[in-house]
Amino acid sequence: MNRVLTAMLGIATAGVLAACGSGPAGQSGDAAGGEQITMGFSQVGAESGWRTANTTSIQDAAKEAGVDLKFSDANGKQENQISAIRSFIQQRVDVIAFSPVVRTGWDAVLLEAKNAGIPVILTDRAVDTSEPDVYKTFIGADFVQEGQWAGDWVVKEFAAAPGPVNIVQLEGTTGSDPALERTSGFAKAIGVNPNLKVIASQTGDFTRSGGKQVMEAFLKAHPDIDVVFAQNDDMGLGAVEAIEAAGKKPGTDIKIVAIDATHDGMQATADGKFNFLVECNPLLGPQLMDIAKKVVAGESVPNRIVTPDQTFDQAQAAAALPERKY
Ligand code: GZL
Repeated sequence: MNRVLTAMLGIATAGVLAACGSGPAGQSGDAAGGEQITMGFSQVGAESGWRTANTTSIQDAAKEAGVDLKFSDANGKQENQISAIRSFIQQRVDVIAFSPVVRTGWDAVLLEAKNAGIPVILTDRAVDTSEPDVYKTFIGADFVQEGQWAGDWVVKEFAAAPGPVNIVQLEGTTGSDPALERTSGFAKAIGVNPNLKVIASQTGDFTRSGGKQVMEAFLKAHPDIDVVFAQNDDMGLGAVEAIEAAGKKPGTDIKIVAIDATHDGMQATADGKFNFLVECNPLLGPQLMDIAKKVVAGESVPNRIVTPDQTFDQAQAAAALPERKY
């Protein structure tokens, strides 16, 4: 609670200072010089409930902060993100922010932004780059921790199981930061018990249809599945459809642990179809706008900002549902 409170107080203070800044009254989107800042934002796509909530948070926060937002949806394709970033450079925006669909392949375009003198902020997902100082900060969750929390629940839930516990894993987008890190965090956690075995793992690309298709194939190939680890709610909800179509009870015959904690995932958990849910907060907009104004004003910012998460069992999900914002 303290961490969340401090963050909120920090943002509130920054907001008040900006409003009283040297710029014309009411132009709260101003940098040090008082003019409104322009942000180019490249979004992954619209693949999941999490992504929709994240986009809404960014667009609403830009309006609230008086930031001129140029928003581009890449439809899940890296080449679209790269061309959007190039277009933002051409337009001489004040700052570029993006959620990289995959971890690699960004060196050239990040260097182009750096050489054009335009600061870059990573939100939601990280990149692998050998180029120094090509982005100012990365604001996002700790995906390894999320995978570990999911794995810890499986360890606890099956501590007394006498024999092998068969786990199938629905991976996120291949090569994406959350897929890579949730996979490693989960594997690390379940490694404490040799009975816990991932018997099949495949990407469902963070979509409901992808999760359903992959789960249908898993059910055909493996009649004795005990647990599904879905790396996001949407794939978990697709798995629920496949499990029910196969005449089994999700949450009872086959347990499901997922990550995101969007409304539909929380509802499935409260309804007993998911057994455990790890949150990955998509509401990054206000923090992004606050950091962007600091970066454009030339202030130094931490190079990594970890957004806090939490977990829900079925009773906690039912209790929290009415208060949830997404
Ligand atoms: C996580 C985010 C992931 C979500 C998915 O921060 O990148 O992408 O877990 C979304 O729902 O598609």
